[in-house]
Amino acid sequence: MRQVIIAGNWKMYKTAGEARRLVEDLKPLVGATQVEIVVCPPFTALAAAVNAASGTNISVGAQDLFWEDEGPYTGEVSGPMLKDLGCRFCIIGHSERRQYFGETDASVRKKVQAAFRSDLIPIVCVGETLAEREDGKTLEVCRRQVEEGLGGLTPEKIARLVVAYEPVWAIGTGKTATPQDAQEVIGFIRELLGKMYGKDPAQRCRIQYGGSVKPENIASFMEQPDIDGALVGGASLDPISFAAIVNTAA
Ligand code: G2H
Repeated sequence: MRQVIIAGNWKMYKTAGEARRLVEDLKPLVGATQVEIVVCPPFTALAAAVNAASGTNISVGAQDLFWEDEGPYTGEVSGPMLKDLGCRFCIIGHSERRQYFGETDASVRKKVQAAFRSDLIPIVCVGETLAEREDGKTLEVCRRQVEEGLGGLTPEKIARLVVAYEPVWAIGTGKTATPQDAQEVIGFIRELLGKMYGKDPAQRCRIQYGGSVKPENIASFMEQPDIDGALVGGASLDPISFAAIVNTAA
């Protein structure tokens, strides 16, 4: 049985002080759950979130990392630095990074390997744009992103990592894929991982849905057999709605 995982991607919101308060407010609302809970604040608020979450069932993740461990890379942050701060997870290849910051399947692949080197669990985002969906290329795009971004790993690593299927047209737009559409793609990704690495690791790998997830729609996604949780953007910025998502997903 795969443990449900709900992660909050805070994107470029929340100062360190606001992050501490958000985690403090969240703690009593999610204390008893079996769900694995992750919050992913901006780099500048990671330490505050780690501190506030210490001793609880809330883990902290970063939203990106660089693929080298150190070096002359102005502005970048490495896996060892995130691990040292107390991070357990790292989002990699979010569509906003692909769209605005030149992230490619090749850079995703290097970053996934870097995350594992530092014992961080990658949450690797894949998903098609609206034009790609309308062209009937959804599965082809996801296949390429998985084969190239998640190539060269071991079955043990596939079993540990998290994939987030986020159709780009559903992100922050209020539109969601239907649960059946999301299941179709997520089932396809699991099957593909099975072909690449074997059935057992593919069955153990957790695959989330992401894109305008809210307390009102999380249950319909969780009913799907291959959906193991959600990567939540906007609704993770409010402790009450994020806790409602976590508690409904349990
Ligand atoms: C997709 C998601 C979180 P939102 O980016 O990764 O954001 O829930 O706001 O659509």
